Amino acid sequence: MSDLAALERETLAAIDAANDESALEAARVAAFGKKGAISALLATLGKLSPDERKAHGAAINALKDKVAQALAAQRSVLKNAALEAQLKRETVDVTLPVRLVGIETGRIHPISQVMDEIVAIFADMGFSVAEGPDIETDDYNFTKLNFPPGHPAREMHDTFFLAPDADGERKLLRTHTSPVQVRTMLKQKPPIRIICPGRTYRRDADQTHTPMFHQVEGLVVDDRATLANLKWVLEEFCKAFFEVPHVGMRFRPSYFPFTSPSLEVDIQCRRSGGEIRFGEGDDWLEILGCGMVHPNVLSNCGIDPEDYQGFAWGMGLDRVAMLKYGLPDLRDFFDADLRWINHYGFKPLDIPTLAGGLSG
Ligand code: 2NM
Repeated sequence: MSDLAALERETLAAIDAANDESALEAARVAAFGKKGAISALLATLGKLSPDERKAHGAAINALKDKVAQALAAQRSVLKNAALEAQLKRETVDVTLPVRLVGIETGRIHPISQVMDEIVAIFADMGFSVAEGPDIETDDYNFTKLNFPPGHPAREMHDTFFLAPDADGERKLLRTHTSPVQVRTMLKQKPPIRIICPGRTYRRDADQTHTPMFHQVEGLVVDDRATLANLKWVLEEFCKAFFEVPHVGMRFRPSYFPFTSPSLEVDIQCRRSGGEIRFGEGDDWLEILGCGMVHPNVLSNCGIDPEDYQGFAWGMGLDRVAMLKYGLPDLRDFFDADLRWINHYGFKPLDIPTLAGGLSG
């Protein structure tokens, strides 16, 4: 019996002393493993006579239970200690200054902001956004748009041509986003109501021109689109974009190969003390070109001009972004200067909507 008492003392002491998982496991194996001391005792029970079993069985089973309980208790002590340690390790010092994440520190470029504003305005009028490649064919950029080969208007576009490819075809960087309208007319039946925002390229660089710039063009084709509809669309656009209840507009006759009649549009403005106000005043600001789509363009794009008519317009974004947001120099747009974007950029979560306000 004293053997049992000694075994109990030793086993419980080992369990009590176990201060990590592996020490506790070693104590369990020493007691209950295949060659464990208590396993050995339990194995002897079957070989005892009924009387001996009565005498020793209860004591051995009591020892087994006591040791099992001690193991469970120590396991839970270790688990709690581990949790405590983890919680201590992972405490957050709430007195530290807030670390700003990307969505707070990043800024949206004014060009992207203006593009998003314009898309929001025309989406509200039922227009879809169409996009196309920057590298275009001569056919889509010029010929289908009623600029026949040799036409003088081609020269005015200062085109960047790529080296001729294997079949001798000379691709180019699109000089306007109009080839996107061509692509749309070729694959979609009227009614068509699209706007085409994107990058455009011309060999031109001075104080007011960069070789890459941005345009938004629009196109409506259906069986009744009129010049009056065009004027309404543009007036609604200008009021929404410049965030004023009224804009004075002037439509002057002009010339583009792909429209007839063609017009240039000015809006009224007032400049005073380095500030500019839109919609009123004595000055005029040219902001876009437009017109009724030339019948040749419609038929070049698989639309019968006897059945359908359309209007289209185009505007440069870069100058409009400068005017609306008081940006002093066009060339800063493309310098990738973090100080500039931090000052003139927009917060990523200030998404322009008509309901929420375009420019915050
Ligand atoms: C402008 C001015 C006037 C225009 C025309 C077309 C198309 F594809 F329908 F023929 N797209 N864009 C257009 C018309 C563009 O930009 C100053």
